Amino acid sequence: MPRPVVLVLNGPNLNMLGVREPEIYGTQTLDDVEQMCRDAADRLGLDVDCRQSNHEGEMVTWIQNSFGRISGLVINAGAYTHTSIAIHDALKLYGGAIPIAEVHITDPKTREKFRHFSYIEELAFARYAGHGVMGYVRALEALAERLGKM
Ligand code: DHK
Repeated sequence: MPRPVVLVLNGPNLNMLGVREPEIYGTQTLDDVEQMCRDAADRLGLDVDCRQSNHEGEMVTWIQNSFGRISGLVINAGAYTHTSIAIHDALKLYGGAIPIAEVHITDPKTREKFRHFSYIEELAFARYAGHGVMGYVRALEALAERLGKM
């Protein structure tokens, strides 16, 4: 039986993990994070499609093209979390039909004020922030449970 596909979507600057402000974001790279996601997905009976983009429109297109193809979404939209109505609107395409988990490595709500608001939060059934890169694994576990795979 085919396994449910979960899109793991990372936004701008997350390709610089490991190099970018390691005292804040840690030393693991995006490759490490994506491997962790693949390992977790294997354990949980899911398939993951891991993508990263620095471009808002590309993220919107990927979200649109995933419609009808994925069973769940893990998203760390980086700074677009706090600015992008376009990503918010694209996520609304799913109309609550698939579960969305919002992830942040840090906890933006304890950082600068401009990071406190999220355009994704109200559309997500779960939010993991401040758990470092383990937040991605927690999000996949929550999705698997939600999809009845645990
Ligand atoms: C990542 C970013 O790139 C920031 O713009 C967000 C988020 C926080 C994170 O913690 O993963 O404000």
